[in-house]
Parts: sequence; C-alpha cells; structure tokens
Amino acid sequence: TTKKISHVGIAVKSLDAAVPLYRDVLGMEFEGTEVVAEQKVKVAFFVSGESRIELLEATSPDSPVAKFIEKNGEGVHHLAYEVDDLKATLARLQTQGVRLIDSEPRRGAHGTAIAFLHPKATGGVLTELCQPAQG
Ligand code: CMX
Repeated sequence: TTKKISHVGIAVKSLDAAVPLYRDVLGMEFEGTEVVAEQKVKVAFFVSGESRIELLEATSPDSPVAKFIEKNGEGVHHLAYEVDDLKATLARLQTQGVRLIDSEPRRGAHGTAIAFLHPKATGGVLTELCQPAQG
C-alpha cells in the first residue's frame, strides 16, 4: 500500500533559473542537487513542512524530461508515492495487469529505489513508486 505522497516532480529547463523561485520566493528549504545518471536528470529537492518538491532538469537531449518539455513545456511531470516494499508492490501490479515502465526497482535520488507506472495506465498522470533508502 502507498504511505503518502513522497514528492511532486516538476520539469524545468534550468535548475539555476528555477531554484530561486522555490527557495527565495516560496521560502522552501533547499536540500541541494543530485545527478541521477540512470534517469538522465539533475534534480533539486525542496522541503515544505511535510511535503517535498523535486525539480528536474534534463542532462541529455534524449532524457525523458527533455522530451517532456519539448512536447508540453515546463510543468508538473510526475507524482511519486512512498511504498514500504517496492518489489512486492511491482509484483502485485504485474499480476493486476498494470502497464509498468519499470518492472524492477531502479536507483533514484538519495539512494531510494524507484519505479514508474506508465501514464497510459494511470489516467495520464506519470506515477512513480519509491521506497526510501534503509536507515
Ligand atoms: N506525464 C503524463 N503523460 C506523459 C508524460 C508525463 N510526464 N510523459 C509522456 N507522457 C505521455 C505522452 O504525452 C504520450 O501521450 P500521447 O501518446 O497521448 O501523445 C505518451 O505518454 C508517450 O509519450 P512520448 O512523448 O511518446 O514519450 P515516450 O513514450 O518515449 O516516453 C514515458 C514516455 C512516460 C514512457 C517516459 O518519459 C518514461 O519512461 N518516464 C519514466 C522515467 C522518467 O520520467 N524519468 C525522469 C524522472 C526521474 C526521477 O524523478 O528521478
């Protein structure tokens, strides 16, 4: 079962341009940036109370985020839900016939394990499941 919204992912053209809005205008706590090589993105995390926002910048023209911005412009890219046991959740979704992008967990930011469901299976909302790193 899902525990909570882990974060909302927002596609931006430039982290340098977008970070000041979230940090200085909206006043969120900036946690820093990280390159997630496997996903071809550089991300910036912000904390706002119990909520987290992830800004995503493409690190290559064939990044999913570059393709998304080309098609839609900047904007909300995905919703991520926290789960306790990602492998078990993916196995269950597979038996339920849900179209997955990732049938096995992949590496996300902060050592999390992540997997995406296909937006065609989730009403047009790109959905990520993530399991926090142990400890
Ligand atoms: N939200 C909702 N719909 C989306 C979407 C998104 N973020 N990205 C693509 N789509 C839709 C497209 O609009 C398109 O719909 P139509 O066929 O109706 O036009 C359809 O999905 C196919 O999209 P596409 O542009 O042809 O692109 P691809 O199929 O090549 O890729 C997707 C789409 C979702 C499979 C790919 O972006 C993907 O694998 N995403 C998961 C990985 C990812 O996004 N990583 C970056 C973030 C990593 C992180 O947070 O760490």
